[in-house]
Amino acid sequence: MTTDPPTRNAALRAWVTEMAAMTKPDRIVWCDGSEEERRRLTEQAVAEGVLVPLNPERRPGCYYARSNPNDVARVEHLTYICTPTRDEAGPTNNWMEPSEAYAKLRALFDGSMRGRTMYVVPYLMGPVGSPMSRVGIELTDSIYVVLNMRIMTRMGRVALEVLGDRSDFNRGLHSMLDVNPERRYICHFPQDNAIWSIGSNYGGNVLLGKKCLALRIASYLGRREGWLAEHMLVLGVESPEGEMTYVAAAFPSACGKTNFAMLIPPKRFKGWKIWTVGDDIAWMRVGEDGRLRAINPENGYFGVAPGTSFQSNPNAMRTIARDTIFTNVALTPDMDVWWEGMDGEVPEELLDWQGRPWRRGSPEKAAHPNARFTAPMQNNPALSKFVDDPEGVPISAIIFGGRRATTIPLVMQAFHWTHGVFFGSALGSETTAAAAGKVGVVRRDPFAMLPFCGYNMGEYFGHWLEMQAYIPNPPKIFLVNWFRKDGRGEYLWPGFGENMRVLKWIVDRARLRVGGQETPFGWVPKADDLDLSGLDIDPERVDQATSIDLDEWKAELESLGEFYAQFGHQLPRVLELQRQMFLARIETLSKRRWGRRAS
Ligand code: GTP
Ligand code: SPV
Ligand code: MN
Repeated sequence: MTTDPPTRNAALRAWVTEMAAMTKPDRIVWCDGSEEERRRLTEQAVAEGVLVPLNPERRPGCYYARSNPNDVARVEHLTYICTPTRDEAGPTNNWMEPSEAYAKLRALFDGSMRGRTMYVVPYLMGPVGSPMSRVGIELTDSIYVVLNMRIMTRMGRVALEVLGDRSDFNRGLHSMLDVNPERRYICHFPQDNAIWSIGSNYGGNVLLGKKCLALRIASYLGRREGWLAEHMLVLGVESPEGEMTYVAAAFPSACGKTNFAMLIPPKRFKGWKIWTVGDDIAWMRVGEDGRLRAINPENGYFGVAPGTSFQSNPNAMRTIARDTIFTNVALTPDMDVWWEGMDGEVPEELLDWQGRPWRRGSPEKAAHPNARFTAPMQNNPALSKFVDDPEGVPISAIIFGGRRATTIPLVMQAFHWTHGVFFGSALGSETTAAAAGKVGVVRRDPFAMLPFCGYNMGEYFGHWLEMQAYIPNPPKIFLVNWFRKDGRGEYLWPGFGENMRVLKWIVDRARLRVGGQETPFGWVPKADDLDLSGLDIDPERVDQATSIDLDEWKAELESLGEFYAQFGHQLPRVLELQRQMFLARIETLSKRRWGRRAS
């Protein structure tokens, strides 16, 4: 059975025919994005055992999926940028020459859909009517991918309508094969606007609109066309007077973007309200008003489940109350979901993420640390009403942050744009379960884009520096760290909703209405600038969270030098000069400790 193509777009039809001739599916099904289609495909997924319906009273419209245990995260070592030269991909990306990559993958895709269905998934990244939005087509043999793409993007007829008869759609091809890491590749062809992904069924590897198109391919297009594709959340801060300020923030994977984007201010901040525009990806270009304007290209949240609770993130809990797909969480006996860090008592018995019986007190985790929920953004009670605005929202502040036990203070503001780009380029973070590999090792993750930059990262730094010339009203740039620890390994800062206190200072700095203290490395809040009222923590801990230790900074800047060295001539000289200047500053200063309580 093959459904008729619901489009006359000749380039699209020819490409689908060509890919089908290679992969040889039994059936080709064009997805229209309708409610009827969702119901039919969901029933089919349940019948095939891909999805399990959850308790309709507790989780209406929700389903559960377990992945192959070898397929639970992004695989950076199997992710390639395929450009004609190695230099175009740069030293931080795996590289394969395009014809070699096509040949290698063609051999794997040959007949890969035999006995299976090829779904043609047209999708739109970005609001309908936005000049920034892009169309992609994903061909996949995974019904799980189709149902996730339906939540994460504007999928189906709408995308074909926006595309019309143009041929500049992203060409995405995905096949699960036997979900074997030996035959797993995520290949990007920026010059062809194409992505070939094989051998996985995990989110970031296979929901091609997300990391593959909206970051790797889009960052390449952004470089060429003068805009930015970033691993950033976007939120609006509304003051009690109704003043709106938009902020974009880049934190590495599993470092708090979803939580920050859905923040609920503490009691002290009565009348303040945070609105979510996006929780993972921002596309930004200079608007006619001379400001940097951001859209969220996505339509849903593919969020980290563990740690999500009514305590830490009530808006996320409300978002995932219905119409959500849960992957690799644990199951309760009454068919509800559970994970480490959820509110309430730990259930006595569960089925863990691999379907094995699990008892309270077991040393093993019941949910995989990278267990995820896929939920429509329309479920979010704090969804910004400008999320569909074709022009995007005007960004007043950009924040960079990482997961750092030492060195990086709670908050710091860059002296100027170049210094802010230096902050971004120097970002470091402990690795998390979002990518396969060792967890908890500090690595450089510039702009939180290390795994997602579709071209030479040295050139990417240069692109950020150049953007200054095109933004008459540029945002102010900040660095934050919610994850600094004391000697006992406890977080110094309470985080989550309390991050509002830091956000308020950032908004006030961006609006030029609050003071700051100059340190050798940036502006920090003065003693009374951070509103700590009603916060039940020892002021000494806040002091520690905000302190600057010259020895730690020296080590940081030296390790940054090693990272920079690999870029050779591609590293903008001004960044190396910044690094050297901060090192020189340390040399001219005594060993005194720089704290925020200076006044
Ligand atoms: P990706 O979807 O992988 O890009 O991740 P993300 O940046 O959206 O991360 P997310 O908000 O899902 O947070 C990941 C983990 O960090 C969760 O376990 C959170 O509970 C934890 N986390 C988030 N914000 C804070 C914070 O302010 N303080 C502390 N200590 N932990 C936090
Ligand atoms: C991340 O790892 O940064 C994610 C999840 O947002 S994934 O879509 O799998 O990349
Ligand atoms: Mn992410």
